[in-house]
Amino acid sequence: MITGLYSAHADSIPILCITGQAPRDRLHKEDFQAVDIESIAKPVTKYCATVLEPALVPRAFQHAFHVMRSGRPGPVLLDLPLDVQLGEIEFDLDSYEPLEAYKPSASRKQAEQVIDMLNSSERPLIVSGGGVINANASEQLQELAEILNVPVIPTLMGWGTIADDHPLMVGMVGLQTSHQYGNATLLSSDLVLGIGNRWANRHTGSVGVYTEGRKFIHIDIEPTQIGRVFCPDLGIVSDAGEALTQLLEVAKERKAAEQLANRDKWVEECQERKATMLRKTHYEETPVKPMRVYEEMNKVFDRDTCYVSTIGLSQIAAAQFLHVYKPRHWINCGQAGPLGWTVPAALGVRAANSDKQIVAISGDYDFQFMIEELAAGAQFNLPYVHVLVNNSYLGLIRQAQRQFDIDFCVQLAFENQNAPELEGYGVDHVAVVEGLGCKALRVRNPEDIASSLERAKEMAQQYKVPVVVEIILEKVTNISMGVDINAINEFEALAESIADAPTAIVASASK
Ligand SMILES: Cc1ncc(C[n+]2csc(CCOP(=O)(O)OP(=O)(O)O)c2C)c(N)n1
Ligand SMILES: [Mg+2]
Repeated sequence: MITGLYSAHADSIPILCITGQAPRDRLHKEDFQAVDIESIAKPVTKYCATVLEPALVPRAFQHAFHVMRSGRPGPVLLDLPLDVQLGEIEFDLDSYEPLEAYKPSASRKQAEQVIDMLNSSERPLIVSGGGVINANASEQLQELAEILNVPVIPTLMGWGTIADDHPLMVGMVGLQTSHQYGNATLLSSDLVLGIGNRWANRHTGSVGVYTEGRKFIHIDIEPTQIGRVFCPDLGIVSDAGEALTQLLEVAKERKAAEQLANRDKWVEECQERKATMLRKTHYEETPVKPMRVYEEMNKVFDRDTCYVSTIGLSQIAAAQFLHVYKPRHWINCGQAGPLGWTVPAALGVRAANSDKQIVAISGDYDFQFMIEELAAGAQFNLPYVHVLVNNSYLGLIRQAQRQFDIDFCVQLAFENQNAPELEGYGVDHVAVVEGLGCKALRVRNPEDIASSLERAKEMAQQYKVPVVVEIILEKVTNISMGVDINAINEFEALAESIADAPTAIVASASK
């Protein structure tokens, strides 16, 4: 739970956790399983308390909901001793009113300043963060970009605030979960408007490279985020939605008065990069190269697909190659990246969205971390498709340790005497998944991936349980990443022709 709280805290997700506690008069007596959870959870929550008076319980909850929703959202933990839970109090539900959440708003004057700065720049960009999703303001973000004709770079947490095939979506930026064209475009820009984002270091790399030669405007709901990573030229404390409302008003007036700068040439340059600076995906080898998996996923899964992912080479490659078209269709614990998150998160997403195609993507180690949760998916009939890319390695750590001459305990490979057909890939995931009451398919050849994914979709419908598609990967494939956004290692070939690259995005970018 603490790992989950950290993840929610880091990614600005409101969650209320309730823990049971020993009775008050036994707290100091090393009672059975009594732990000072308030102290343990404090650094990973917005508010955390052991409630020591029954009469405080409704107020503790009132405060908890207020804190969770106010400003930058985040998790809260309330710890309730057993006798506090069982206490009887006077409380009039009819006269109860929740506390209003605090949401700062940009002023008209601030919005005018932003539009003026954007207008007087030559190569402006908008960096759209998870705060835009939290504010349910993706449509406004897109409308603003369209009125101003300014290209958008979504962050990893903001992925989906503008569709991948929108002509103004010009790629993601960063050290790992990024596109070559996104990084090149950021490096060519002269002004960046960040909104609902926090300049995470997996996005910026070193601040010097990221900021040199360009100006910054930073709009965020949390005052202490502005100036934390670097000092922007203009900082505004505002909810993303409130700020966008103000910005749209000013932008529409300026457009009507024909006062907006023409951005066609800059937008064309960004689109040219998006259509040409592509990594190769069409590999035909067996065992499968990971890039091919995402190419096939893009063919099979449509625009309404909601992806769930955690961390590892699989998550990094997924962000480089998959396509997301809508807000809340990329569910990722971007900051904490706790292995094992994917299965329970996918089940939660399924429980919250019964009508959606939900597709999780895990590496083998992430998958093994909380594999037992699949039984809950079978128990509660929560069907989704789980793509398991098995390289029999803690791949990201193997890649990060290349600088050492040892392959240091990051292999998951062994000869499984119960499954010799696995040829040294270790755990028989198909057998374990079936043992947990779910369904599983194993794929070895690239040309079988698409049909297996189609089959998995049908099986999820038919059996109403999670369906795992295990794809046996080449064990060692390095995925593009680097220490700075101008120094990304491209280990594999780039696309030789546009036909080699993910199709959907090319079609739209070249429009
Ligand atoms: C709980 C936890 N422990 C350790 C890590 C560090 N870590 C990040 S990725 C990774 C390896 C993941 O291996 P796998 O899931 O097989 O994915 P791959 O990189 O091979 O695609 C590790 C150990 C983490 N993120 N979370
Ligand atoms: Mg792995």
